[in-house]
Amino acid sequence: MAPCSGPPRPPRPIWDFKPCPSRPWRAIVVRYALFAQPVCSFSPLPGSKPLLQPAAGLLTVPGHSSALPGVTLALSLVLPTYNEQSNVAELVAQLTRLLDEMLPGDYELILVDDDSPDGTWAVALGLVAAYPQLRVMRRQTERGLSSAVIRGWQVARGQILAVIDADLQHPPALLRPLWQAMEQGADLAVASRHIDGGGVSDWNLIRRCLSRGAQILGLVLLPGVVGRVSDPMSGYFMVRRDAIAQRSLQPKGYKILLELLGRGQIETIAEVGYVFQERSAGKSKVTWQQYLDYLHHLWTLRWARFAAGPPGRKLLALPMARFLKFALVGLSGVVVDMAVLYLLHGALGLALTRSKILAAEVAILNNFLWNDAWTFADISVRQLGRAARLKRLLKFNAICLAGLVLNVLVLNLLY
Ligand SMILES: Nc1nc2c(ncn2[C@@H]2O[C@H](COP(=O)(O)OP(=O)(O)O)[C@@H](O)[C@H]2O)c(=O)[nH]1
Ligand SMILES: [Mg+2]
Repeated sequence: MAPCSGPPRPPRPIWDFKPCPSRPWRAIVVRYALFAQPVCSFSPLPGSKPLLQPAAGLLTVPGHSSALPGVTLALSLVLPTYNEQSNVAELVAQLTRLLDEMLPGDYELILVDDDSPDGTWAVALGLVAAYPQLRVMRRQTERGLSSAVIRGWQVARGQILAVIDADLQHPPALLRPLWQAMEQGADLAVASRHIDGGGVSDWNLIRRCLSRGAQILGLVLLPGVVGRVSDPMSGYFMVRRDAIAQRSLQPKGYKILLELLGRGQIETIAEVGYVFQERSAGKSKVTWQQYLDYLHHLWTLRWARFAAGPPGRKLLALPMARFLKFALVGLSGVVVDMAVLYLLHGALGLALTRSKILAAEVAILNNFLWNDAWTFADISVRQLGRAARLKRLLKFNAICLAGLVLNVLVLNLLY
C-alpha cells in the first residue's frame, strides 16, 4: 500500500497540510493554492466565522455602535500580525484565559494580518472554532502596523479599544491594571517601559540610544504630544472610543500612540510599568524605514498643530518657549560655574583641576534643578518621587560628563 493512502481521515483545513514523503510535490501545489487563491476559495473550519473585511478609504474610527448597531462590547483588543504564525496560538490562549476571567463574554480579539507569507491569518482562522471571541482580518491591499490597528478598530464593537503586539513581547497580564485604569476614568491607559516597574529586558546600547534619541527629538519638536506620556513609542495601550472617534487619523509607520495623542481628544492618561520581553519566536520587522517614518510622522503632526493655531499665535505653537528656557538655564550654569571656580581657586587657593570639577558639578546641579522645575516641569511632574528624581539627576550627570572631561583637559592644557 502506498504510504499516502489508507482509511479516510477527518477533513482538515488545507493550511494544516503536511507533505507526504512519497509525493513531496503535492506540498508545493497545495501551498501555492493556499497563497494564490482568494480567501473565499477554501472552506474554513466548521463553526468558524468568515474573514472580516477591512474598510477602505479614510482611517477614521466610527462612534459608538456604528460598526454593528445594537451590539456593544466592553473591550476590543487588536492584535496586529505580520509573520507571527508561531506566536498566535499561544498568545490567543493566554489572552482568552485572562479576559474570560476579567470580562466574560464582553470582549473580542481582532487579529489583523497583512497577508503574511507564513499564513498567520490562516492559522488564526483555524483557532476561531476554539476561541469564539477571536475575529480575523486579512488585508491584501494595504500594509503597515498603524493602519492595521485602525482598520481593526474600525470593525470593533468595543467601547474601549486596545492594541497589543502579537509576538508575546507585551505581557498579557498587564491587561488587568490597564483595564482598571480605564474603569477609573482614564481616556488612555499606556503600558510604559519608562516608569517604575518598567524596562527593556535585553536591548543593546544602540537600540536603547535610538529609542531614547527618538523620544528626545519628539520632545523637542512636539513637547505637548510626546511629553504627555513617559513612553510615547509604546504599542500596548487602551483608549476610550469617544476620545478618537470621527477623527481623521493619518499615522505613519509604527507609532500609532503618537497619532492618538496628537489628534485625539485625550484628557486623562494613566500609565502602568512593564518590562518589554525578548522574542522567543519570529523576527522583529523594524527596519530603518520605521525611523524615517517616525521623523515624517513627527513632522506631519508638528505641521498639523502649527497650521491649526490661530494666525497671530502660530509662532508660539513652535517649541520656542522651552528652547528659550533651556538656553537661559544653560547661561545661568555658566555664571555659577565661573563664580564657584573663582571662589575655590582664586579666593581659597584650591588646586585648579579640583576647583574646576567641583565648580562644574555645582553648575550641573544648578542646571538640573532649574530644568526639572521649570524648563521640563510639565514632564517631570509626571515622574514624581525621590527615586525618579535621583535617576534623572544621575542621567543628566552622565550626559554632562563628556563635557566636563573636555573642560578639565582644555583647562589643564591652557594653564
Ligand atoms: N498587520 C501588521 N502587523 C505588523 C506589521 N509590522 C509589524 N507588525 C506586528 O506588530 C507587532 C510589533 O512588531 P515587531 O516587528 O515585533 O516590532 P518590535 O517589537 O518593535 O520589534 C508584531 O505583532 C508584528 O507582527 C505590519 O506591517 N502589518
Ligand atoms: Mg516585537
